[in-house]
Amino acid sequence: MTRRNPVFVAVAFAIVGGLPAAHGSDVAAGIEMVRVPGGCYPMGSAGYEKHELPVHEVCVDSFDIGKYEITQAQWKAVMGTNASKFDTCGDTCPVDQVSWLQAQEFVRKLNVQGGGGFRLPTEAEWEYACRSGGKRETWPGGVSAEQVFDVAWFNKASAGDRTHPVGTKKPNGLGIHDMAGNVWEWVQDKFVSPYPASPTKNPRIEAGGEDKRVIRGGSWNQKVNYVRCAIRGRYEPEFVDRSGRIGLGVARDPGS
Ligand SMILES: [Ca+2]
Repeated sequence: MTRRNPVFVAVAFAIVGGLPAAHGSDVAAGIEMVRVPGGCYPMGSAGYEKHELPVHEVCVDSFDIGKYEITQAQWKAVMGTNASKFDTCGDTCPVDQVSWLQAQEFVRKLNVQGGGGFRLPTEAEWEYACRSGGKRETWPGGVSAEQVFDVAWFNKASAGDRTHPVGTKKPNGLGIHDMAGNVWEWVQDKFVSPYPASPTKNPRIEAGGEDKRVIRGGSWNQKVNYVRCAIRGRYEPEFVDRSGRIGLGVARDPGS
């Protein structure tokens, strides 16, 4: 973390002191969000994986997205349990080992306890945010392949074969951390390949393709080409990755 988050302090104090853990309403208030101004951009990429094709123009309205991956402290406060394989990594590390269905349950409970409005980002929103607002960036912040270590925990042994506290690498151009690496992040959409031609405005893909949901950004376990902003992974919605590579971030519509 680049600065101390009062929610983490409160949760840590509550656990040490044997008091009830923070409520979901506290968690919701403590999730730092970044405003992403809407726009249009060429989603996907050419020259890498076939699933990133075709490169196609997509437009998204302004939205808010989490500055950090959802942490273990936030998950515990909302869900009452810590799902993570890397639970010894600590409260400020990303939650891992969660399915898409469990991520949806986290969002539902967070909204019930915290006032509403949170959701998973769509796949188009996620890539747009990763590319610092739809810029022609291969990795977050437009870094070169040699500079990816500055912005991401990745490359397996280089990351110590595990996750790390969120926000300990440099952010992208919008101030969002860990979009590359640390943990893959579930997004809302179903996995459809090749990308459908429509809709081009605020696409949210809930039909067609495989009965799988998309993960984005790669993890501590992936090599450099698999932590690009355009890389796509997918698993069944009930899939729990026991190697601890998949977590989530959240999004919200402005004013919600
Ligand atoms: Ca990530």
